[in-house]
Amino acid sequence: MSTTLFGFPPMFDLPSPSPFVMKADMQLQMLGVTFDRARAEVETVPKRKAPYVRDHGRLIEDSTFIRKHFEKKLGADLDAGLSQEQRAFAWALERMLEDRLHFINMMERWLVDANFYKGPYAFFQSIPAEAREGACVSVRDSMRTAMRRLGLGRHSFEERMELAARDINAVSAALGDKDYIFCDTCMAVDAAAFGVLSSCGTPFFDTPLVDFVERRDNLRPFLGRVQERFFNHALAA
Ligand SMILES: N[C@@H](CCC(=O)N[C@@H](CS)C(=O)NCC(=O)O)C(=O)O
Repeated sequence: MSTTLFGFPPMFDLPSPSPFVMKADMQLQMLGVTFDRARAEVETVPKRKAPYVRDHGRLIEDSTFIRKHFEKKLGADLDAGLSQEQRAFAWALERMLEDRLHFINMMERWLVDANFYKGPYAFFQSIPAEAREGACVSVRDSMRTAMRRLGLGRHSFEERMELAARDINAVSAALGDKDYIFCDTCMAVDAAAFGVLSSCGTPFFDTPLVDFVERRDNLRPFLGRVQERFFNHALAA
């Protein structure tokens, strides 16, 4: 039996449309895990989200638990060498990116008509034409409601962009003139940063987030460095 990472293949000029799939892919590579990649079928797993891994028959869902599973199994630590303070900073940065900036980006992709129809609309192609528009309306309405409950949907567009710019600038400040966030070695938090920042920065979508990434001199080179090292296989495919 083997190890398989289930995710979503390249889309939107990215190695994956999901920042969590890209992060998990990078972290498995950093841990030296030999694995295959396959398309996720989210209806087949309890949490109904990708990424998930099947490791010799065992199912592990959620990128954080995937990392934890392999770190424990291999006796490895993707934060090795960091002080307790740096570990705390890494965790906080990851949470900011995935639990806030990611959702601002999701609103840009899913709730802005022009972005939705050239992007996520592709996920609905397997639905019969007569039911497709209804399905899109229903999913987008649910997302609007979820974002309102979360609070982000209560902010104006300008306010959301102000928050996003602060998050992106924070990563840029943390990175400084280093190759990666803590040093010249790629660590766990760099995978989270790549996942969310490359998703925000893809010019495939029309959103100010692209410009926020572009405006910082160090972010595009960081994204290029990671893409080259970890996703050549996806680019070549
Ligand atoms: N906390 C999860 C988040 C995973 C997640 O939100 N995945 C999204 C793609 S970005 C997904 O599978 N969505 C499919 C769906 O909701 O149907 C992780 O870190 O793995």
